[in-house]
Amino acid sequence: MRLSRYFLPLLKETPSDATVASHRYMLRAGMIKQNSAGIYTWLPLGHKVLKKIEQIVREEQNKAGAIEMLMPTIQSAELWKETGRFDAYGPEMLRITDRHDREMLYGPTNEDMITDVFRSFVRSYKDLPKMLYHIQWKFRDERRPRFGVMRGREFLMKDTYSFDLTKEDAVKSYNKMFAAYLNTFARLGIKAVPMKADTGPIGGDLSHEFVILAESGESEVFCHRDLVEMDPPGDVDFEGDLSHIFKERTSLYAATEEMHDAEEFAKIPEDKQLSARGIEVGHIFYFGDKYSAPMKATVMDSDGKPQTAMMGSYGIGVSRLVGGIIEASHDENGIIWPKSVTPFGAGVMNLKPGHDESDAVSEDIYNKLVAAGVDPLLDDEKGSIGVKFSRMDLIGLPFQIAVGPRGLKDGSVEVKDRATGEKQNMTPDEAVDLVMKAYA
Ligand code: 5CA
Repeated sequence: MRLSRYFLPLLKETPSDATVASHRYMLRAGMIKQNSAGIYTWLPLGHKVLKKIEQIVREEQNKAGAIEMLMPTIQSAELWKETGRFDAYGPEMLRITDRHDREMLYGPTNEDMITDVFRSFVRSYKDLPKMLYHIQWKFRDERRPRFGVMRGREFLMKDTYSFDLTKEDAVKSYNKMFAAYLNTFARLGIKAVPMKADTGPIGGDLSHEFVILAESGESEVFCHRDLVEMDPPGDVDFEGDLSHIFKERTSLYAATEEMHDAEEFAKIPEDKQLSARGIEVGHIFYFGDKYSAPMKATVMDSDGKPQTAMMGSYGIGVSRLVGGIIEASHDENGIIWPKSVTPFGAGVMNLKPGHDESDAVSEDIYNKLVAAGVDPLLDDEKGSIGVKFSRMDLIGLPFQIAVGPRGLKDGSVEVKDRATGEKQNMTPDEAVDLVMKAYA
């Protein structure tokens, strides 16, 4: 993409209501525009990151055996009345009446609807287990939407729902999602710690939040330090026994504020005690028959007796993650994107558009990176060098290649690694090679 043809509406001033770094940088870098409180337009740069995160989440769900589908955003109140949640959910639910005076709502979550889908089609234990998911916009009329996309009213969520014959099998599904989440967050370049969590309006008796530690986090969390540095499980057999992964993580103390037990926490050696602020990027629940019993979602077991399906649900805040990743990865100059989710693989800066050699070399690097699938951004705009560098720092692409007459005198360009700040001079071909290898 050429910057001269792109749509990157940068802001010079930091908006005063943006109190956390991710919100500030997302506005300044032209990633989002607020339309009303907690509701945003995803501008091209932000949209690219959102889609990349979504795709990684999708791939890891598929690996774990979950099957993608798509449910609507607008739901009928009827299903929610069957489970009793229409009244229980409270003012966070946006209630709508259609032209026939039918009660509708903009879905804040989908347990009721997926249970209806399940009971409409699934009859036999032989069809179990099933894990179904979608990636769909949700609406929650949050009392205090804030921190930009991190606590929005409209937000993108990946929500998976599992159906099993027994509690024992449902725990296996829970463990699959538990392992899949660890891999997902590692691929996104963040360290998310699973912590014992409260179940809130979703319900149930087993629940973990996946939390990234960041000063701007909304809640206080407590955990054993070793959990933060643990490697993800990586390639695992999702058909096999995954309980060891669950046990390994949950044998060390980790809890959100609501579930915190000061006495248990005090038993951790002092140098391993970590209390910090956290951002919840995922939340998984086991709730058995909370929805399937009132909605009569049953299957026949091997004796031909009806059994109520045992369920869990598993959410990832896809749009929240855009902010969460920035909270975990930025400096005073802007965003530092992990390679896996960066909107463009590298930035090529033509420091002097109109200068023949600068034009030729930056075009050549750009074309080679395009051909290599790196998806570069070419800054081909006229303007001050200072503006070019600070713009690149702000939007946070992992590599910046600066091409200008001064370096070209001895045949070199400058490559900066955004994360380390390290700068190196090299030939244009070496620069292309370095970037290509980084994404190989
Ligand atoms: N149905 C279940 C799991 S599928 C559910 O709704 N869980 S949840 O309420 O915990 O939400 C799942 C994830 O959505 C959260 O972990 C969080 O990352 C994200 N999320 C929740 N509320 C918001 C919000 N207001 N803005 C942005 N993301 C949110």
